[in-house]
Amino acid sequence: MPNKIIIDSDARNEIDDQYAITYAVLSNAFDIRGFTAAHFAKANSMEESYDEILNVLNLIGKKDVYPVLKGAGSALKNRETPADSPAARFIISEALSNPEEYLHVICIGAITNLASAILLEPSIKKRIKVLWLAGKAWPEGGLFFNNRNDMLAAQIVFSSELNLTLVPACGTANKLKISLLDKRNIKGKGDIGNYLWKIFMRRFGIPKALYDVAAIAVLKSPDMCNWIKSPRPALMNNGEYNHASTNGTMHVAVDIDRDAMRNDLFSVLNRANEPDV
Ligand SMILES: [Ca+2]
Repeated sequence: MPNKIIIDSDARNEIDDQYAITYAVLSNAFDIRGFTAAHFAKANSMEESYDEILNVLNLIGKKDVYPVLKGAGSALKNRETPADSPAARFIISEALSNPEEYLHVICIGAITNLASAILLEPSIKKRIKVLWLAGKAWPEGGLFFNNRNDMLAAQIVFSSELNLTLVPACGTANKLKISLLDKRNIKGKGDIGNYLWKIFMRRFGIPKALYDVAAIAVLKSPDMCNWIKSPRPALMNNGEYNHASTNGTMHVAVDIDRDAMRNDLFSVLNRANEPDV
Protein backbone atom coordinates (compact mmCIF):
# COMPACT_ATOMS: atom_id res chain seq x y z
CA MET A 1 0.00 0.00 0.00
CA PRO A 2 1.49 3.38 -0.94
CA ASN A 3 2.34 5.77 1.85
CA LYS A 4 -0.37 8.30 2.63
CA ILE A 5 1.26 11.71 2.47
CA ILE A 6 0.68 15.43 2.80
CA ILE A 7 3.34 17.76 1.44
CA ASP A 8 3.71 21.01 3.37
CA SER A 9 5.60 23.41 1.11
CA ASP A 10 6.88 26.98 1.02
CA ALA A 11 6.67 26.54 -2.72
CA ARG A 12 7.47 30.05 -3.82
CA ASN A 13 10.62 30.73 -1.84
CA GLU A 14 12.95 29.57 -4.61
CA ILE A 15 12.86 26.70 -7.13
CA ASP A 16 13.34 23.38 -5.39
CA ASP A 17 9.82 22.91 -4.01
CA GLN A 18 8.45 22.98 -7.54
CA TYR A 19 10.79 20.16 -8.53
CA ALA A 20 9.91 18.20 -5.38
CA ILE A 21 6.14 18.53 -5.89
CA THR A 22 6.48 17.46 -9.51
CA TYR A 23 8.67 14.52 -8.53
CA ALA A 24 6.16 13.40 -5.90
CA VAL A 25 3.15 13.65 -8.19
CA LEU A 26 4.68 12.08 -11.28
CA SER A 27 6.29 9.26 -9.29
CA ASN A 28 2.88 7.64 -8.80
CA ALA A 29 4.36 6.09 -5.67
CA PHE A 30 2.33 7.83 -2.96
CA ASP A 31 -1.25 8.22 -1.86
CA ILE A 32 -1.10 12.01 -1.95
CA ARG A 33 -3.88 13.34 0.27
CA GLY A 34 -3.10 16.98 -0.48
CA PHE A 35 -0.75 19.91 -0.17
CA THR A 36 -0.51 22.59 2.48
CA ALA A 37 1.05 25.99 1.94
CA ALA A 38 3.78 27.26 4.25
CA HIS A 39 5.10 30.77 4.77
CA PHE A 40 8.75 31.68 4.37
CA ALA A 41 8.90 34.50 6.88
CA LYS A 42 7.89 37.27 4.49
CA ALA A 43 4.61 39.11 4.12
CA ASN A 44 2.18 37.22 1.86
CA SER A 45 4.66 34.38 1.44
CA MET A 46 2.10 31.72 2.40
CA GLU A 47 -0.32 33.05 -0.21
CA GLU A 48 2.47 33.07 -2.79
CA SER A 49 3.28 29.46 -1.92
CA TYR A 50 -0.38 28.50 -2.14
CA ASP A 51 -0.63 30.02 -5.62
CA GLU A 52 2.59 28.34 -6.69
CA ILE A 53 1.42 24.89 -5.57
CA LEU A 54 -1.73 25.37 -7.65
CA ASN A 55 0.35 26.59 -10.57
CA VAL A 56 2.65 23.56 -10.48
CA LEU A 57 -0.25 21.12 -10.20
CA ASN A 58 -1.97 22.82 -13.11
CA LEU A 59 1.16 22.56 -15.26
CA ILE A 60 1.40 18.85 -14.44
CA GLY A 61 -2.20 18.44 -15.59
CA LYS A 62 -3.47 17.78 -12.08
CA LYS A 63 -5.62 20.83 -11.51
CA ASP A 64 -8.38 20.16 -8.98
CA VAL A 65 -7.11 16.63 -8.32
CA TYR A 66 -5.64 17.29 -4.87
CA PRO A 67 -6.82 19.49 -2.01
CA VAL A 68 -4.52 22.49 -1.49
CA LEU A 69 -4.90 24.31 1.83
CA LYS A 70 -3.68 27.62 3.13
CA GLY A 71 -1.47 27.59 6.20
CA ALA A 72 -0.14 30.04 8.74
CA GLY A 73 0.97 33.41 7.43
CA SER A 74 3.89 33.76 9.81
CA ALA A 75 5.93 32.02 12.49
CA LEU A 76 4.45 31.10 15.87
CA LYS A 77 4.47 33.76 18.57
CA ASN A 78 5.16 31.33 21.42
CA ARG A 79 5.28 27.60 22.12
CA GLU A 80 1.75 27.38 23.46
CA THR A 81 -0.38 29.13 20.85
CA PRO A 82 -1.11 27.42 17.53
CA ALA A 83 -1.66 29.28 14.30
CA ASP A 84 -5.04 27.84 13.36
CA SER A 85 -5.47 27.44 9.62
CA PRO A 86 -7.14 25.25 7.00
CA ALA A 87 -3.76 23.53 6.57
CA ALA A 88 -3.46 22.60 10.25
CA ARG A 89 -7.06 21.37 10.30
CA PHE A 90 -6.46 19.32 7.16
CA ILE A 91 -3.41 17.65 8.69
CA ILE A 92 -5.50 16.78 11.75
CA SER A 93 -8.44 15.39 9.80
CA GLU A 94 -6.21 13.27 7.56
CA ALA A 95 -4.19 12.00 10.51
CA LEU A 96 -7.34 10.89 12.29
CA SER A 97 -9.15 9.56 9.24
CA ASN A 98 -7.84 6.00 9.30
CA PRO A 99 -6.52 4.39 12.50
CA GLU A 100 -4.91 1.61 10.49
CA GLU A 101 -2.58 3.88 8.57
CA TYR A 102 0.03 6.47 9.45
CA LEU A 103 -0.12 9.84 7.75
CA HIS A 104 3.31 10.90 6.51
CA VAL A 105 3.68 14.67 6.65
CA ILE A 106 6.57 15.75 4.45
CA CYS A 107 7.59 19.23 5.50
CA ILE A 108 9.81 21.11 3.08
CA GLY A 109 9.56 24.55 4.62
CA ALA A 110 9.09 26.15 8.01
CA ILE A 111 7.18 23.69 10.15
CA THR A 112 4.55 26.08 11.49
CA ASN A 113 1.54 24.23 10.10
CA LEU A 114 2.53 20.89 11.57
CA ALA A 115 3.43 22.36 14.97
CA SER A 116 0.08 24.11 15.01
CA ALA A 117 -1.75 20.89 14.19
CA ILE A 118 0.01 19.20 17.11
CA LEU A 119 -0.93 22.01 19.48
CA LEU A 120 -4.54 22.00 18.27
CA GLU A 121 -4.94 18.23 18.46
CA PRO A 122 -2.14 16.50 20.40
CA SER A 123 -3.63 13.05 19.74
CA ILE A 124 -2.38 13.17 16.15
CA LYS A 125 1.19 12.67 17.40
CA LYS A 126 0.54 8.93 17.53
CA ARG A 127 -0.91 8.89 14.03
CA ILE A 128 1.67 10.77 11.99
CA LYS A 129 5.20 10.29 10.78
CA VAL A 130 6.98 13.56 10.19
CA LEU A 131 9.75 13.91 7.65
CA TRP A 132 11.36 17.31 7.78
CA LEU A 133 14.07 18.78 5.60
CA ALA A 134 15.94 21.19 7.81
CA GLY A 135 19.13 22.20 9.51
CA LYS A 136 22.77 22.03 8.67
CA ALA A 137 24.68 18.77 8.60
CA TRP A 138 24.11 16.06 11.19
CA PRO A 139 25.12 15.74 13.99
CA GLU A 140 25.96 19.38 14.67
CA GLY A 141 22.97 21.08 13.03
CA GLY A 142 22.74 24.84 12.75
CA LEU A 143 20.49 27.51 11.34
CA PHE A 144 19.30 27.03 7.82
CA PHE A 145 16.30 28.36 5.95
CA ASN A 146 13.54 26.02 7.16
CA ASN A 147 14.35 25.98 10.87
CA ARG A 148 15.30 29.66 10.95
CA ASN A 149 11.88 30.61 9.56
CA ASP A 150 10.10 29.26 12.65
CA MET A 151 12.40 28.04 15.38
CA LEU A 152 9.59 27.82 17.97
CA ALA A 153 7.63 25.48 15.71
CA ALA A 154 10.78 23.43 15.13
CA GLN A 155 11.34 23.13 18.88
CA ILE A 156 7.73 22.06 19.42
CA VAL A 157 8.17 19.26 16.91
CA PHE A 158 11.57 18.20 18.24
CA SER A 159 10.31 18.02 21.81
CA SER A 160 7.10 16.15 20.91
CA GLU A 161 6.71 12.42 21.23
CA LEU A 162 6.16 11.63 17.60
CA ASN A 163 7.87 9.72 14.84
CA LEU A 164 10.42 12.14 13.40
CA THR A 165 12.76 11.74 10.47
CA LEU A 166 15.23 14.46 9.60
CA VAL A 167 16.70 15.10 6.17
CA PRO A 168 19.57 17.52 6.80
CA ALA A 169 19.66 20.35 4.30
CA CYS A 170 23.44 20.31 4.36
CA GLY A 171 25.28 17.06 3.79
CA THR A 172 22.22 15.24 2.42
CA ALA A 173 19.70 17.42 0.60
CA ASN A 174 22.26 19.71 -1.00
CA LYS A 175 23.94 16.84 -2.86
CA LEU A 176 21.73 16.95 -5.94
CA LYS A 177 22.47 19.96 -8.11
CA ILE A 178 21.28 20.84 -11.58
CA SER A 179 23.20 22.89 -14.11
CA LEU A 180 22.95 24.10 -17.69
CA LEU A 181 24.01 20.60 -18.75
CA ASP A 182 20.64 19.28 -17.58
CA LYS A 183 18.61 21.18 -20.15
CA ARG A 184 17.76 18.03 -22.10
CA ASN A 185 16.59 16.32 -18.89
CA ILE A 186 14.15 19.07 -17.96
CA LYS A 187 13.15 21.38 -20.81
CA GLY A 188 10.53 19.86 -23.08
CA LYS A 189 9.21 17.47 -20.45
CA GLY A 190 5.69 18.79 -20.80
CA ASP A 191 4.49 22.19 -19.65
CA ILE A 192 5.87 21.50 -16.21
CA GLY A 193 9.34 20.66 -17.57
CA ASN A 194 9.42 23.92 -19.48
CA TYR A 195 8.41 25.78 -16.34
CA LEU A 196 10.98 23.99 -14.17
CA TRP A 197 13.65 24.94 -16.69
CA LYS A 198 12.44 28.53 -16.85
CA ILE A 199 12.64 29.06 -13.10
CA PHE A 200 16.12 27.55 -13.07
CA MET A 201 17.20 29.91 -15.86
CA ARG A 202 15.85 32.88 -13.93
CA ARG A 203 18.83 32.21 -11.70
CA PHE A 204 21.09 32.67 -14.72
CA GLY A 205 21.80 28.96 -15.04
CA ILE A 206 24.02 28.92 -11.98
CA PRO A 207 24.24 25.34 -10.60
CA LYS A 208 21.50 24.90 -8.05
CA ALA A 209 20.88 22.38 -5.27
CA LEU A 210 17.40 20.85 -5.37
CA TYR A 211 17.15 20.38 -1.60
CA ASP A 212 13.47 19.44 -1.31
CA VAL A 213 13.68 16.65 -3.85
CA ALA A 214 15.65 14.62 -1.28
CA ALA A 215 12.72 14.61 1.14
CA ILE A 216 10.54 12.93 -1.46
CA ALA A 217 13.32 10.60 -2.60
CA VAL A 218 14.12 9.08 0.80
CA LEU A 219 10.48 8.26 1.52
CA LYS A 220 9.94 6.87 -1.96
CA SER A 221 13.16 4.85 -1.95
CA PRO A 222 14.48 4.41 1.60
CA ASP A 223 17.45 2.45 0.31
CA MET A 224 18.65 5.56 -1.50
CA CYS A 225 20.45 6.66 1.67
CA ASN A 226 21.81 5.32 4.92
CA TRP A 227 19.79 5.79 8.08
CA ILE A 228 20.99 6.75 11.51
CA LYS A 229 18.71 5.98 14.43
CA SER A 230 19.70 8.39 17.16
CA PRO A 231 18.53 9.68 20.51
CA ARG A 232 16.71 12.85 19.59
CA PRO A 233 18.68 15.89 20.71
CA ALA A 234 17.22 19.12 21.97
CA LEU A 235 17.08 21.79 19.29
CA MET A 236 18.73 24.96 20.51
CA ASN A 237 17.81 28.48 19.49
CA ASN A 238 20.85 28.67 17.22
CA GLY A 239 19.68 25.58 15.34
CA GLU A 240 22.40 23.36 16.76
CA TYR A 241 21.60 20.03 18.38
CA ASN A 242 22.27 19.50 22.06
CA HIS A 243 23.06 15.80 22.28
CA ALA A 244 23.45 15.98 26.05
CA SER A 245 19.72 16.54 26.35
CA THR A 246 17.64 13.96 24.51
CA ASN A 247 14.00 13.01 24.22
CA GLY A 248 12.98 9.84 22.39
CA THR A 249 14.62 8.85 19.15
CA MET A 250 14.70 9.98 15.57
CA HIS A 251 15.96 8.85 12.20
CA VAL A 252 18.36 10.86 10.10
CA ALA A 253 18.97 10.41 6.36
CA VAL A 254 22.69 10.47 5.51
CA ASP A 255 25.01 9.36 2.69
CA ILE A 256 22.35 9.85 0.05
CA ASP A 257 23.03 8.27 -3.33
CA ARG A 258 22.99 11.42 -5.39
CA ASP A 259 23.24 9.65 -8.73
CA ALA A 260 20.32 7.35 -7.94
CA MET A 261 18.21 10.32 -6.88
CA ARG A 262 19.18 12.28 -9.96
CA ASN A 263 18.43 9.39 -12.30
CA ASP A 264 15.06 8.76 -10.71
CA LEU A 265 14.08 12.43 -10.83
CA PHE A 266 14.86 12.72 -14.53
CA SER A 267 13.25 9.36 -15.29
CA VAL A 268 10.07 10.51 -13.55
CA LEU A 269 10.08 13.83 -15.42
CA ASN A 270 9.79 11.90 -18.68
CA ARG A 271 6.26 10.97 -17.63
CA ALA A 272 5.18 14.57 -18.03
CA ASN A 273 4.89 13.90 -21.76
CA GLU A 274 2.69 10.86 -21.33
CA PRO A 275 -0.96 11.48 -22.17
CA ASP A 276 -2.43 10.54 -18.79
CA VAL A 277 0.10 10.79 -15.99
CA1 LIG B 1 11.06 24.41 0.48
